[in-house]
Amino acid sequence: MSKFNILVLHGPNLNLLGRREPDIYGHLTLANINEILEQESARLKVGLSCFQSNHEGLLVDTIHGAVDNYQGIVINAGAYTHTSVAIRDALAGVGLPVVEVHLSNIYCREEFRHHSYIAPVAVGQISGFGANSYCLGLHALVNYLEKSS
Ligand code: CA2
Repeated sequence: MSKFNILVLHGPNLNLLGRREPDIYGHLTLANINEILEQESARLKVGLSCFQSNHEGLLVDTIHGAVDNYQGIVINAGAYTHTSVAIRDALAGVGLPVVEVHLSNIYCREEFRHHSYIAPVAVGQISGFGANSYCLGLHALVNYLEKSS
């Protein structure tokens, strides 16, 4: 059994990856990204589950359900990053360490993307490295868990 189980959460519209707007979000599909994360988690010897939803409440429910089964969360909340007090409160409520990731550099884009409701309840944020943001986020979270265990 792995020492740590990590939950990767993908928010709204990320199911469209690879099919639209490749200039912003790249050519990889969400399935490709999940596969890369599975491989990386095997190398790191941690357990990993990935979940995507377009529904805020479902993401909140999934965060609540994580508390007994996972030691940390990597989240790309998509547009909910900039709007959702509910997701921020859920993350703060369960108290698991969170790493926030974004494919694009949200600070180089429209002003409304510069604010994250999640950043203040996260250990840290990785933004702008495409699919690699998720891998960097996974590494950062595992490193954080190892140091704090
Ligand atoms: O850069 C990121 O990872 C974002 O979280 C992506 C969100 C955006 O609202 C955030 O500001 C930054 C959007 C995800 C939508 O993904 C699509 C993929 C293909 C086609 C259309 C949307």
